[in-house]
Amino acid sequence: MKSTIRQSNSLLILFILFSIGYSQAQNQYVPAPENMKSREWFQDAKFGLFIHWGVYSILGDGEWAMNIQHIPIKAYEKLPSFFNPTQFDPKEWVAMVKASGIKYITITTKHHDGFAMFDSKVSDYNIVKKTPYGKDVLKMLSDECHAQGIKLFFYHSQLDWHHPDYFPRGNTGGDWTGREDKGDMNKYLDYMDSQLSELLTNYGEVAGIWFDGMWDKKDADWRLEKTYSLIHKLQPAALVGSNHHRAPYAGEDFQMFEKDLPGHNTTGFAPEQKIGDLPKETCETINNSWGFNLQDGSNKSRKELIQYLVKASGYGANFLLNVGPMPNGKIQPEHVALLKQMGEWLNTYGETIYGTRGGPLSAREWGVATQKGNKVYIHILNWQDESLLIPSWGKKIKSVKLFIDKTPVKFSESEFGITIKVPKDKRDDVDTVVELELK
Ligand code: FHN
Repeated sequence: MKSTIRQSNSLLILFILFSIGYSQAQNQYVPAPENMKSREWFQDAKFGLFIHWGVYSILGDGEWAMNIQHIPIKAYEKLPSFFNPTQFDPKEWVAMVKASGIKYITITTKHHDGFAMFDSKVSDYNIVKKTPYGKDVLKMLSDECHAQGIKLFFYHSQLDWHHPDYFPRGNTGGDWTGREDKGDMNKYLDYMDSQLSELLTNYGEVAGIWFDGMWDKKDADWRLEKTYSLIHKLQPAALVGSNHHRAPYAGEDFQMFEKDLPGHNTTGFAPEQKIGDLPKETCETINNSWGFNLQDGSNKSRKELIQYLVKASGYGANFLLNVGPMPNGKIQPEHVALLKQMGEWLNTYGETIYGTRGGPLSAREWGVATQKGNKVYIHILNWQDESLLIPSWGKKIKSVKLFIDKTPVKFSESEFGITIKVPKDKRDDVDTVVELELK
């Protein structure tokens, strides 16, 4: 009798151990070879355009207007009937992107307001069904991106101020929405997975899904494993990233930082954010708004934008620069002009950015370094003294030149590193790039 009990106990233990092992195996995400290839491509690409576009653009008050102005769902639902972006020209957008040296676009498919900017069959709350425009702007854009060789990522908000089943409510989208105090989060997540399936089935190759909103309900069960495996099953090459402001979760393929270079939490959004080993991206606004904001004239300068791109590259991160198109479908002309200027700079300096990796030195007060093959590009963004000491990282230097015209740069080597001197008239106020060739 005793031995039977002992036997069944050991079987139970074995079963438990087996189950634990099995569920851990489920959690172990092994990216597909095509996904690894996408990660390499992503790290080489360096520069993306973020687009926040939705019916909120009509209000000219950013993408959070619904929450900030406490517009109840019933009132907000009137907005789509005014949304008629007749001047939207995807050819023009993508051509502008290419001329700006941008390699990919990340566009909002659904923001926190819950309105789908694509032809969804699982909800009528979408651009085709509810607006006089009646066309699927994402389909138009994805066709054009594919035609012109620009990759397209889909931003998707997990947080939803409109869906009744987004319950319990999070920190935003409170009582003012007018929703009843009930709902089934699992039903909501099924709905979200259905919309994601549509996005990953009907729009050809999707470069990745850019999630946002988990921070609204930090401790909820977001069923990440289910959603991430669905994405990887439908498009194994698509990269998954989430703006949860924490260290990456299993199943994610890149890590993003919002309005901050990796590791700097100047915004205070991300006190818990740890830097993981995945490819990185940092996003920033061209002015101070994500969605179109009529009153936001605080555009960053050409110098600030170029230096942001350079710094991000030095940190080994892509730069995802945001614009918020107007309700007529146009991108603000002053933003187009700034992007064009970045493209012009990249025409000259692209070699020191695209395809590079950050380092070998970490970022300094004076600037950053990028590297590719046997070249190291020293980007001096802020000259502090007559000469500059670059700490040694153990490699021998063959030559030191000014990148722009390949003129030799005076240098001396010591046990402390290489000291370089660039005459004042050869320095560039935006970025003086010195090219080191290694032996
Ligand atoms: O709430 C959003 C915001 O509207 C915007 O989409 C940014 C982009 O990184 N992310 C969220 C805030 O973390």
